[in-house]
Amino acid sequence: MTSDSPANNNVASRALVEWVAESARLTQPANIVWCNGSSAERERLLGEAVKSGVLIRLNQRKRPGCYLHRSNPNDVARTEQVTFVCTPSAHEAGVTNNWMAPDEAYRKLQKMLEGSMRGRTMYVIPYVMGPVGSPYAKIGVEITDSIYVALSMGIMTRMGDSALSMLGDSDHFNRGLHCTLDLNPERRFICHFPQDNTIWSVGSGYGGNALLSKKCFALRIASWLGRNEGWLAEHMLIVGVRNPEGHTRYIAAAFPSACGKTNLAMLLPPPALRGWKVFTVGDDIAWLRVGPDGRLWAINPENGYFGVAPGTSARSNPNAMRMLGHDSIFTNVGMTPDGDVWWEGMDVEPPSDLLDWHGRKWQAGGGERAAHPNSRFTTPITNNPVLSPHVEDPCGVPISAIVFGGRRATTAPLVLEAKDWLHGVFIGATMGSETTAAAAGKVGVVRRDPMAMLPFAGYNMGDYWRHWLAMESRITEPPRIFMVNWFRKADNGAFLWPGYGENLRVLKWMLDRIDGQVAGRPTFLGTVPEPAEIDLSGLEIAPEQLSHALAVKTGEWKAEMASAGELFDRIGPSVPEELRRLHRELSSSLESGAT
Ligand code: SAT
Ligand code: MN
Repeated sequence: MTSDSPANNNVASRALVEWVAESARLTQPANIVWCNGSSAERERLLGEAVKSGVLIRLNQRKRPGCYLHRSNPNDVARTEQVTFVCTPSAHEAGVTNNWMAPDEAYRKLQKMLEGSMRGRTMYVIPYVMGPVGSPYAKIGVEITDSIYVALSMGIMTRMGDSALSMLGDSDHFNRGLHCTLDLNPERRFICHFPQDNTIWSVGSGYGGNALLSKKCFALRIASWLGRNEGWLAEHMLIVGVRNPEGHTRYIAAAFPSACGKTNLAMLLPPPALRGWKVFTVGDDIAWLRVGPDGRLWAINPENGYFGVAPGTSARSNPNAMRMLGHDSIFTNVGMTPDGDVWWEGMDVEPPSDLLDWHGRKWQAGGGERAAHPNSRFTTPITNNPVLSPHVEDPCGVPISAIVFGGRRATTAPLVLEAKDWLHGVFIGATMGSETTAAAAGKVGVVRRDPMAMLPFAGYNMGDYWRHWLAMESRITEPPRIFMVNWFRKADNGAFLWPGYGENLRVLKWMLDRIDGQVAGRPTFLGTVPEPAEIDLSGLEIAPEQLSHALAVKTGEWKAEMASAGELFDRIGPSVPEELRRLHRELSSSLESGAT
């Protein structure tokens, strides 16, 4: 084994050096590369990835700096069934997580890791989550044998020497050990050890399983750190909405994977809403803290976007299309004969001789998709034409509204405001959403997905809700809490609401509520807009269509509360009594026919 360690001289943290040496003793790589995050290093790694066939260089005239990766077809999404929270007791992980005892998990994965990098390169990737130097930022180091992971981490995080400088001689960093193994689904495990600030992931190269900064650290481990340290790590985008008077307010919105977070975070206002502008702070993860002024402040810990490609088009998200023009890695999309990318919903005719995501010739109308439904782009945050100027602010941005959204063909109204913080937590805790291609398994099945965190809360869901409730007493100006659903359908299967840029009309109603400009209509579930309160200028939508989108129906919510009650029962005594009480009250008022 050669230990390529010139950068070692810059590493002040003995704990880091020792952990890397220990990991190398276990996995036996042929050589070790400490990533410094320089552009020269990136060019070198890109060259190597192309040479070894991990990446395909796309047409550099059309998409400078862009590459295509085709994954193993068995490795295209998160695998929740083999994702474990390894706390000392099963109770700490709770019933919504898979649990394995830490000793057992370490032993099991250690066997798989022994000698697993023989003949391969080990990349050591120090990274910062959050603005470098921010008191709210955290440091992680990922060790991986995947050059695709190394290159993706270089986009998704602030990676390299800046992380080492920030770490200094501290031993306080997340230890992520990732090894591709042979991609055998039987030997695929993603194990989190919150007490050790450690993640071990084997057998997958897919984003959410292998880019350990993202779901593993910034959500599962961070949610656990957040509970201990008094803050929240959430599956939320952060968006700045500036009104024509020039006043910007920030909204944090939780949606399950592949429900349009990236699109909402960078939406282009419809022409009729003159003077409005939207800025992206984050598209997937928010770390929320109570600031010295008592307001809730959010940072985006990430430095790039790992977004869903299909459905992204010049019409649905022109800002995203612009940002994907350069320096991006595409995974599992189709490739045109001239070396460009193509996917379903791009609103561009597919050329003949298109290759599908497997690299096979694709037949239009043959029933197969050219791009995998969970095909992705990985692109630097700075590519975003509507990036917020506050994205590097060490303390983040103040949050005026929190939104919980799901993908529901029925039941959930376009928008609704909760009565207060407690009721808002209840709305978040009981939300449901249809499953998507972002996780392996059946698509389109409604499941409870509290706060869009079902797969990401790193500890007992009941305790997580308790932590949410406890946050209120520390916030002097709590954000208002809303629920949204862009995906409700008419009986003929068509979407009732046009979505995308038009969603700004819904955000505008929320801000109008905050400003006391609109009264809304109270229902048993919260306040919904009177149809006239939604700015429909320039939008043709039939009044009955809008009323259907806004409807809150007793029968549907009876079923919804029955299902939420089942989740509460499954979680058991750790569900906070306040949430149980709201559930009982709402269920009984629905029984007596509340409207
Ligand atoms: O693959 S990821 O988990 O990072 C994306 C998502 O599912 O939200
Ligand atoms: Mn996500």
